Amino acid sequence: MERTWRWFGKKDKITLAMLKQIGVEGIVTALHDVPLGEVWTQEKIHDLKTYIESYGMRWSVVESLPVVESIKYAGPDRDGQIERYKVSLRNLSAEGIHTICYNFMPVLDWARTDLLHANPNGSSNLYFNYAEFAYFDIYILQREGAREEWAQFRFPEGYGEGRDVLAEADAMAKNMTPEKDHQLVETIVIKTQGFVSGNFKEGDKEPIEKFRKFLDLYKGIDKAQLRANMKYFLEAIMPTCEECGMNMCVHPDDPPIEILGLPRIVRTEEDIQWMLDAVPNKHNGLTFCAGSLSAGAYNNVVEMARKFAPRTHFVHLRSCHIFPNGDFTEASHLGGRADLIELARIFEQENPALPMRVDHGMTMLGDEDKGYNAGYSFLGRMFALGQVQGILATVDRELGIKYQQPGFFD
Ligand code: DNO
Repeated sequence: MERTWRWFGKKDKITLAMLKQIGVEGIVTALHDVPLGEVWTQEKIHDLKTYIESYGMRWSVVESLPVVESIKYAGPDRDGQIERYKVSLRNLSAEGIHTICYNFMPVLDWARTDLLHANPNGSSNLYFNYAEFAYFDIYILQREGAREEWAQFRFPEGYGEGRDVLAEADAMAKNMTPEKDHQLVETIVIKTQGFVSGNFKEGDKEPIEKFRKFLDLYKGIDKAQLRANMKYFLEAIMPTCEECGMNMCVHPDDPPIEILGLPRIVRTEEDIQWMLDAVPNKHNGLTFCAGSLSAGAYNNVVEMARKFAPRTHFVHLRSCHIFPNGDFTEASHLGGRADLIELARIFEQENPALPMRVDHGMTMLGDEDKGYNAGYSFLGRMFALGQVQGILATVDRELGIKYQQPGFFD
């Protein structure tokens, strides 16, 4: 697979020169300065592309060309927004970029409750604690119906036996302070969302008020309706994708659970099969994010990779560990539930040219002081990339695939 790296543009503290030294071939990025819902002009795309190429790499994948909420909940300006999306697709294609990662998660892109959870080795990783998330939902967001929903909440079989998430959230409420509440809001709403071109930004004055307004937009939208809206969007853009050879690849919901009373429709094997069948066109494909999928105990990630490899246009290699109590953390790229070694075999066999990026990584050895985006450290991700490069070199030898590591004499 093509070794790519998610880079956040010229403001990223990690430079392209650094990436060149560690074997990165392709860049995954977006026009982060273009406001949501505005067209990406060919000129801006061209500028960034040329900049990337001046470092001897290429712009391999767009992550993300954001799908605005009004397309997701079918607001009155949905058709206008879809038209703009198509213009951006055409402009990207005119610059030779043909792979688009996007998501169809309402309101929140991805979610974690702790961005620096200590690992036994002294580094840290991203972590999701159900009780903290329930506390946020019930006590901070004060979402109508949240308490009743958490009272009904059940972990998948084999996990969280005897655990009462609602009781834990209530117990937490007794010890929380305004500072701790603020920290949780920063984690769930700002730090994880601010840099992914989502709905929330660093410096948002009243993020919770804003959050509630977004939630209101989804009143009455259930799973079937969200599916219908996704199908509508995909059917509308497919002729453009065919015309300009654009591969759309939806990112699975992260984590793959229903949260905040919102429907989530890219969580399981059945969901993915549904969305591929709903619009049976090769250009309607998947970002195989092994990390997101492996956070769902019901997902057999290797089986899913075998099944969906032919419709996968982009791969995220990462792996999660689910604790017996049901919470999850991001594991080593050589451990966890995702089995990245087997996934590398499957995807190398399917298509050795598939763009792949190492997703997230430990925060380690001073990464924490550098102000990197949550999950997107330098040393931790570089360590993971080294591990994945080793996996790929081994798998390639097994499969007889010849690969020349760029930047070396041999
Ligand atoms: C988080 C990322 C997501 C992803 C988007 C794709 O680390 O995996 O923000 O980029 O959901 O649209």
